[in-house]
Amino acid sequence: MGQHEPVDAQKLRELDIRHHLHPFTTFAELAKTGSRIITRAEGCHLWDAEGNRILDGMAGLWCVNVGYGRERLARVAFEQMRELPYYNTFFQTATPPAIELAAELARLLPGGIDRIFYASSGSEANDTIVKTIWYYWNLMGRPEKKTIISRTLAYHGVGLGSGSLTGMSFMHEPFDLPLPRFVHIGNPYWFAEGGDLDPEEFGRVAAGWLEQKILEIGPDKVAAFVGEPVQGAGGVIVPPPTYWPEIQRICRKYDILLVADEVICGFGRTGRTWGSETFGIEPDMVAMAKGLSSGYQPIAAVGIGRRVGDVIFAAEKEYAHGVTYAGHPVACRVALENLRIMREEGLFERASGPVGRHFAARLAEFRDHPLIGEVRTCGFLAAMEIVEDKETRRPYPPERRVGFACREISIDNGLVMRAIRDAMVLAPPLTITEAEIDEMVDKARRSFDELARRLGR
Ligand code: PXG
Repeated sequence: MGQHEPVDAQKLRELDIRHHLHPFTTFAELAKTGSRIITRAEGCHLWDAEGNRILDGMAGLWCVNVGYGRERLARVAFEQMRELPYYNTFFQTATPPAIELAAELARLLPGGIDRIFYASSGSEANDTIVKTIWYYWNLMGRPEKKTIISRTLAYHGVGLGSGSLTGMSFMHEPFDLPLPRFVHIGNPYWFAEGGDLDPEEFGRVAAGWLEQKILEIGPDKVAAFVGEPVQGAGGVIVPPPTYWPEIQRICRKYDILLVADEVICGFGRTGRTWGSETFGIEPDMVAMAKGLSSGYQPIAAVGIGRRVGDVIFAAEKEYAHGVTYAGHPVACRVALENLRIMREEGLFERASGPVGRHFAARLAEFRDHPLIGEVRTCGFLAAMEIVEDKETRRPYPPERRVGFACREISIDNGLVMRAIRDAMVLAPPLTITEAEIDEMVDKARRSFDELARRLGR
C-alpha cells in the first residue's frame, strides 16, 4: 500500500479544530479530544491516520452498501467527468445518466412509482416531498389539507421542512422547529414503550395513535403521513408486523398521502430492495439517498407514484422547485453503476439469505449478555439495548452515557458501532462476509464485557 502518503495527523487535528465545524458536534468537547482522522478504506474496513484497522459496522453513515474500494465506481466517475462533468436539468435539458437512472429507479420501485425528482441529500429529498405534498393538495383544490404527521424519534433530515418532519426534540429546540403544520405521534418502539402489551398488540395500538391524531386535527386538514419503514437514527426501531398494514389502512380511510422515507431502508438494507416491500407498505411517494450511490457521490431522489405524479405532470403550471445539482451526471452515472453491482452480486436480497441469517443468529447470542436487554435485527440492521435491569427493561440514567462509553470502547477495539441513547447499532456494508460478521461479534463482545467490568456488573 505504498501509494498512501503518510499524513501529519497532529497538524490536521489542529487545523480541524481551528477551521472545520462538524455536523452534530459539541465543539468545545471536540476541541478537547480532537478528531479521529480516517484516511482510507477497503471492503468493510477503515484505516485511521495512526494506521489502526477498524471494521466499519455502520457502512459510513448507513450508506456504503457495496463496501469501500470499488474500482468500477471510480472509473465511471472519471469517464463521466471527462465526457461531461456537469450539465443541468433545468430549461428543458437533460443528460443521458439522469434519464437512464430515472428509468432504472422507476423499474425498481414498487407499485407504480415511476417518476423521479433528483436532489443531492436526503434532507433535500424530504423537503421536496413536503413541498410536493402541499403542491398536490393545492392543485386538488384542497388548500386547507396541509398538516403533515410524522413520528417522534423520526429522522428525515435537517432542512426547515425535513427538519420539521424529524421528531427529535434536541434538533428542534435550538432552531425554533418544527414549523407550523407539522405534528408528531409516538413511534412503535415496543422495547421502550410497549409495557405489558405483546408486540403485535402494541403495533396496533401505536398505529391507532395516527387515527386519533387525524380525528383530533380533522381529516380535511391532514395532508400526509411520513415514516421510515424501520426508524434508523431513532435507534433501529423495528415495528411489529401489525403496525404498517394498520397505518396503510388508516391513511386510505381518511384520504391521506402515505410517504415512505427509504433513505436508510432502501437498496437492500432490510433484505428486500425496499423497506416498503419488507413491511407491505404501498407508498404514494418515497425518499431515497445513501445506498442509491453507496455514498460514493452525494445524490438523492424522490419517487412519485401515479396519484400525485399524474396530477403534477398534467398541471399547466411550473413545478418551481429544484437545485443546481439535480440529476448531476457524475452522481447519476455512479448510482447507475452502483445499482448494477448490487444486482450482479445479489445485494438487494443478500440480507435475507444465509449471510443475513448468520448476522441475526450471531447477534442473537448477546441476548444472554448481562448488559443486553434486547437484540433486534431486520436485514443488515441491528440494535442491542444496554440496560441496567434486564427483567424490567430499565435503562441507565441518560447522564451516565453508557452507550457513548460503549462506542468509545468499541472503536478502540477496532469496531465502529453507533450508540443511539444506550442502543448499540450496527448497519454494515451489505457485502459483509460471515468471517467479518464473526470478527464484528467478537469485537462487540469484548466491548460489552469491558463496559460491564467498568460498570461493576
Ligand atoms: N431520511 C433518513 C431516514 C435518514 O436516515 C435523512 C433522511 C437525511 O439525509 P441527509 O443526506 O440529508 O443526511 C437521513 C439521514 C445518524 C445519522 O446519526 C443519520 C442520518 C444522517 C446523519 C446521521 O444516525 N440519516
